[in-house]
Amino acid sequence: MIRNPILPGFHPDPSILRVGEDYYLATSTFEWMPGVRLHHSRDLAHWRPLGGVLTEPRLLDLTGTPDSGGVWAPCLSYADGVFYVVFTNVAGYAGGFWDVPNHVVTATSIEGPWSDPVPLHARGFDPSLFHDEDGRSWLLSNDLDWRPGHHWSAGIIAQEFDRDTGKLLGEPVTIFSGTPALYTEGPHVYRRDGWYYLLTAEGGTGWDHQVTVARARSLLGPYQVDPVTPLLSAAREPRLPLQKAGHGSLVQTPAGQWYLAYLVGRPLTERDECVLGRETALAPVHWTAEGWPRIEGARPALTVPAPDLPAHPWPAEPETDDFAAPVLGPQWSTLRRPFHADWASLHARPGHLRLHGGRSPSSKFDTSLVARRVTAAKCTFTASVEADPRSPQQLAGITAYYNTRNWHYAYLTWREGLGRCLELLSCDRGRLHRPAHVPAPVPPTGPIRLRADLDLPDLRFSWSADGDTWHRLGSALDARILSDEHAIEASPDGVFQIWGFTGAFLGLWSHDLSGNAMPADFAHATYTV
Ligand code: 6LW
Repeated sequence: MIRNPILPGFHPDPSILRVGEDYYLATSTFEWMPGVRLHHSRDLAHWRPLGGVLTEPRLLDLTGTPDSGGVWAPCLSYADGVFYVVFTNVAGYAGGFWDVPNHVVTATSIEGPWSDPVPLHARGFDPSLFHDEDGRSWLLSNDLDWRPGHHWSAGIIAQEFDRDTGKLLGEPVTIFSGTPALYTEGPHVYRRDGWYYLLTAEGGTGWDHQVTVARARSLLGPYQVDPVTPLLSAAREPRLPLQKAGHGSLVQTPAGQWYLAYLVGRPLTERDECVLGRETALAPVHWTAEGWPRIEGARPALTVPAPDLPAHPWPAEPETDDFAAPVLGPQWSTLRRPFHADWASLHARPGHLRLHGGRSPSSKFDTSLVARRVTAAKCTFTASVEADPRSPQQLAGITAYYNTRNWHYAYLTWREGLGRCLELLSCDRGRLHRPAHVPAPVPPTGPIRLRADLDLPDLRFSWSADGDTWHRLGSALDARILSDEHAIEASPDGVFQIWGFTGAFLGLWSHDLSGNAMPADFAHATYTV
């Protein structure tokens, strides 16, 4: 069986690809580096992280990127021995306008090295490449209309892409204007039995999300919508544990079994908030005699049959990272800047991750945060931190983080009359507040262990100087603020200003607002579910 979600925690907009016996999944990463997360499987049931594609400033610059901007909906494809990743780096989406430049990078191995990014158009997001049997390739994306009074989502466009030069040819053509479900995006094209099948995401990436199928005899259309639509959705079925089902892509096993990778959200609080963000699930697909794809019940399911492939499990990820490896493990992401000796090091002190204090928690520039996705409603994160703060401007500790406006933070700092101490701070939709607690005096030197216990809807921090005796730091905090739903902010006229497209993280955070880049050494970062 395959257990959904196959990629728990923040892994939206899956693009699935098979090359030989290997299956790859690319998912969106937004303001987090590496950009474009990759997973690998041999049997579709067991997946291991490969890390990411966009690992360096040469490939991706997220400096100043808005919350939930950055890398949207990458598409992974393969032709003539070359892997292609197309992605949008969303620089702006607030107030009705869109700045959505698309790029393509290529490599002959999935592990890279990746070419310099080649710019494509910036007309719309959710780009994908389709490589046709005649050797021609096409770039698809949605189309955007900023004009007041027009629906911003203006259908799916296609434009020829020259694989040799990396350039777009001719003009984009609208090939599909969508169904009444609206918000037509996330296009992927597949060929089968002489038909071109166009999969799109419709309904918006929330509760009304769906996968729509249309087909045509020619790539540019006209497309006919499947008479039984949608292919998949959880809309109008609020009791299903997997919600928001949509944004799918297809893969076929060598024996001809088809699967759809798609995104889901699990509402895990009484108020139906998705703290784990949007996750990736799989569904088997069969075809009708008339040549339309079908999914059992047209709904997302927690368990589905695996394909007839030999089971290929991977070693479990160790719970503790002792930071002995020369590079950061694939479970970690960094915020808006790549892991780099400018601010982070695994070599400065063996067995430690050194983070030099970055800019403030609300900054979108030069922040020092190394974090991992929350993958379960109940989990624990511990780490030891050693730092010598000399002023209230120097902080280092652990965070439960959604975006610059929603987080909880337990950290070592310095206070007048107390010296080195531990404090708590929260930010809820941009408003800072200090949860009721007594700042805890701690020994003036040496490592301090910090622990975050998530048990939705609660988050509790505690600390220990010796690793045996634990002290609570404040009382339960509201972890529901770390959800997609809470992160979304719109102006009174209903125009979205901030999206909530990511998911909750647990991480190691360090600040030096004095600009002196205080070093903080983290060790034994442990995540258990
Ligand atoms: C994704 C697009 C969408 O690119 O959400 O609302 C974006 N639409 O399909 C972020 O996941």
